[in-house]
Amino acid sequence: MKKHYDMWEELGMDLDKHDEFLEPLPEVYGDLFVSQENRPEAMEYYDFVVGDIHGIRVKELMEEKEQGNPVISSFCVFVPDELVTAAGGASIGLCAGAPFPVQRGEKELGSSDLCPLIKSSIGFKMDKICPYFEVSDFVVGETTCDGKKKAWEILDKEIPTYVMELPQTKSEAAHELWKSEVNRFKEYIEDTSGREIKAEKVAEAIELINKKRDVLQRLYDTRKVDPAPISGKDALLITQLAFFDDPERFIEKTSALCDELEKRIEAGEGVAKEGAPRILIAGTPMPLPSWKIHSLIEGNGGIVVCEETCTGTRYFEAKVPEDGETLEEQIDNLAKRGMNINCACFTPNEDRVDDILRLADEYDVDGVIYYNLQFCQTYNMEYNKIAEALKEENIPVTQIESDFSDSDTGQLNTRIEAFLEMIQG
Ligand code: BJ8
Repeated sequence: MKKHYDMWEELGMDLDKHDEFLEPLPEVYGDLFVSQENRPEAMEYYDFVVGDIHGIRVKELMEEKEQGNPVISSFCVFVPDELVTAAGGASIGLCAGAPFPVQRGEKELGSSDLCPLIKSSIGFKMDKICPYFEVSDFVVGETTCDGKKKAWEILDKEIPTYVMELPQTKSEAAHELWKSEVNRFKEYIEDTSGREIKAEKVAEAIELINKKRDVLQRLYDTRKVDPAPISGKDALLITQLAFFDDPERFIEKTSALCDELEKRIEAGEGVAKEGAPRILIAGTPMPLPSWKIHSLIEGNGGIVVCEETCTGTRYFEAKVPEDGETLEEQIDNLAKRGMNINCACFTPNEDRVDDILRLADEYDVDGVIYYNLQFCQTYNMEYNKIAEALKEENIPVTQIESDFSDSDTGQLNTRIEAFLEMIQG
């Protein structure tokens, strides 16, 4: 990692703090990931990416910038990456799942009673420990929840922060609003980059990003089998890395992994014992490097087979229709995808209940762990109706509220152990 010091210095990062932040990563990663038995060989690529997490990819992004290509970062799956790709640039999803920068985030936001994802993301910028923040031309925020909305005002003082106004309902008028927001975003990219976004390039970008979604779906399909050929931890890691890897390379490497997993399925080879309790996690996102819940479930003999989260199915299930020929049609199609994502920020949001029941069936789950980041009201308030629907189908469910710290690990371990025992009993 030391070989990248010059680059990080050039980006204006706080090198001491950055060292402190990254220092525990090799040991933690080794314990959680590398030590897993019977791991697919193709995981080597993702190990390499994590091993050089602030290195090669950042260098690639700096090179993009030198060529005049826009580099744009965001925190939400609603942001249409396709338009950045069509402008010849790179769109990256920033990390926001580390406890290290939370304290700094709390100080800047003026409160500790806020979602840890928001505190972590603001802390990353203020502490100057994330090179992806530093290499970005601007950040795209969205009006999905109150905490995020106000955080953008603070972030904008540090880095240009463009805000997309996400509607709160899925009415026809809401679709029109989102369509105009997608169009406004296109114009903003054009204005800031000096690049005209053409229909031909948008069509190519839609196809490319849909292919990324397809390969993630293929990966998730392999998890429908018992015994699952890949651990939930590894699958989560891959989705987390999908947010900032080069899309073409990610598709190639993940396709190679899927080839291996499909062969494992044919051979009846799995990572967990056949019959191990199969868990669906539903709820708030788990951005890098948030691996706590998966580790606890799999450390207690369960296997996570699906995530109904934005670092799971909400990231890739909704695709952009590819039939748009004109820019207007393509913008409409990009807006349609947003309206098909069932985030708890919408009211009403009944389709999310159907999604969870469908996923529980497709992945043949034995139980659902509803994961709620602390202080996320919208996801918290959707729990009761989801629990009721699952209970009607005789699917056990429990709710876990947590943050990114280790302070509740012991307590969560006891609860998860008891939940898995109850399912098996
Ligand atoms: S599409 S889930 S990524 S908004 S920040 S709402 S956890 S209190 S992240 Fe999200 Fe987009 Fe929806 Fe997905 Fe709650 Fe925290 Fe707000 Fe959050």
